[in-house]
Amino acid sequence: MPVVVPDNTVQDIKWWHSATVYQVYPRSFCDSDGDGIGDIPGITSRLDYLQQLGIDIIWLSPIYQSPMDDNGYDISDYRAVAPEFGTLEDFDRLVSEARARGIGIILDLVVNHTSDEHPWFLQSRQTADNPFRDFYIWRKPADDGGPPNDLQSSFGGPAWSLDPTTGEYYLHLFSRRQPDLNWENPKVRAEVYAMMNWWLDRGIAGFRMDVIDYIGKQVDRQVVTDGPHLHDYLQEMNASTFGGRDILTVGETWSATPGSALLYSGRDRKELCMVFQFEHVTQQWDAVHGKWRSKPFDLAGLKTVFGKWQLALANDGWNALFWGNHDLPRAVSRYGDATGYHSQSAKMLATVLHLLKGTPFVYQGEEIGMTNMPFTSIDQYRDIETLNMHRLQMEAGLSPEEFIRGANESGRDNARTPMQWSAAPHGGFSSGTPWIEVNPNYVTVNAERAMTNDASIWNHYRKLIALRKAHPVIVYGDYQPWLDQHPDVFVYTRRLEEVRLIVVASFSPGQVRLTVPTELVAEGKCIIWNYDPSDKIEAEMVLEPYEAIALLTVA
Ligand code: TEU
Repeated sequence: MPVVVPDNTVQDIKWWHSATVYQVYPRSFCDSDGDGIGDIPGITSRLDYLQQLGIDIIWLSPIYQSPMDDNGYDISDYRAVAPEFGTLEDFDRLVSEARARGIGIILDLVVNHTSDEHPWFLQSRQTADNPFRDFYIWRKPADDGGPPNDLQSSFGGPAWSLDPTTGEYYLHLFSRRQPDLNWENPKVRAEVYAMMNWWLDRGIAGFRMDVIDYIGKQVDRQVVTDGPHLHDYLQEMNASTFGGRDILTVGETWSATPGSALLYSGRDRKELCMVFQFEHVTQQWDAVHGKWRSKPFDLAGLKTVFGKWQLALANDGWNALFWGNHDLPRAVSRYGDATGYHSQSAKMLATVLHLLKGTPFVYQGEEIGMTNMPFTSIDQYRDIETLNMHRLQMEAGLSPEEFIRGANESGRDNARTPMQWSAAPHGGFSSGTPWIEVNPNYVTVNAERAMTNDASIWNHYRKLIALRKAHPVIVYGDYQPWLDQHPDVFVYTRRLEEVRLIVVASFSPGQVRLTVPTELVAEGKCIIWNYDPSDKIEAEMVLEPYEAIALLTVA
């Protein structure tokens, strides 16, 4: 069914336009058997919780067989479930139990690379003329015997490792245990598509595609993202797998620009439904040290990025909206105030994000305001990226205290501490010893407590998810920013025909006096608030710390 959007173009209605996705990191969600590692039966046991929250889709981070060098983003068998997570039967049961609750499951498709224990790689490394040699990317050493070129791994150090068996280097843009597949080889692509169809036939609702912007790489030219055949491969994948099925596909694309996002998600492109862009994340990073040193928070910059993406994908393509995931620090710690205004700032962040145009993604624990973890020693971290960085930065002379300060602000383990279910030992995550420590604030920040409090962050998320279903203006309304340069408030409107939604949110820990543009002074219905509801936007407002309010008006 088509809907007329404000500039009179027709936008097809898709079920995923009004859906909310919830990301589960299986290792840290719920442990059913006491081995300290979350598992699939654990996820199934929490489906009622997710149904109550109102989400439509669960994105599962990888559950496949893996030596777990990068917690499953290193797959050794694409058609088997990691034994620590359960069995294929457990997975099928999760899919059917989820479906019974109106929830679809999307899988993480990690096909830029495999594990070094994948049978393809074990074959590939044996001899230079092995039939699987071209499944990966091998090059002769440079004249000095060193790596063929300067490509670097995301986890630090060269992206090339020398394999003594054949005396050649193989490419790994992540750890040396994650060799990159050679997408130029049609046999690789055919294997990937067959595997995708095998999972689609099991009834999954889609894929999140890991570093999918890398698959068109041309290593000899040192081109990694946006390679010349990237979009050809995605169109081929679409035609060979999910093209005829009504599923959700979202690409992870750190390199995406509004222009490339339209190529990935444009309605006539036959590629993906949407991509994750990371400009609002990297906008807050230091120009030299990247995520390991953050800049002072810059709201005007953040608003510019969101506004740019809202406008660029207003009539074609689609935004994926998120504050956090398993690679990023906790949203309330990064963008809000996890100590002074924990509840208010977590609700404000949710309000601002969920009322934008796009599909919102909630990362597990975000809905109860889980915070960054106060690690005190390097022994507590588990993430390969953090541990590699530690080694490199110690060699470079950084002090251990400085390293821990940076890692506690930005490290990936912040997002990977166990889900806090209750005030029971280990937050109710496991009856055994968790693989990574639980954040000590589980005693007060936990799901059980949040669900019994009407004013909790959890109930705020539940309302926002339901509002998206109730009000087409949230799904399709035209976005307009206001007060762009204001350093403390984020103000925007959405409009669909005669209905207007006005969103006013403060990012300040102090009170803010605001002179409201006359066009926004209005009476209507307050649909979400985190202090007191008000059915008016007045010419002069005093916003409380991290206050957020949204008013629906009809012209
Ligand atoms: O992440 C891609 C990626 O580039 C991240 O490593 C990111 O750069 C980093 O976390 C930010 O510092 C995906 C997965 O989401 C991640 O968990 C995997 O480790 C990675 O791919 C390799 O599969």
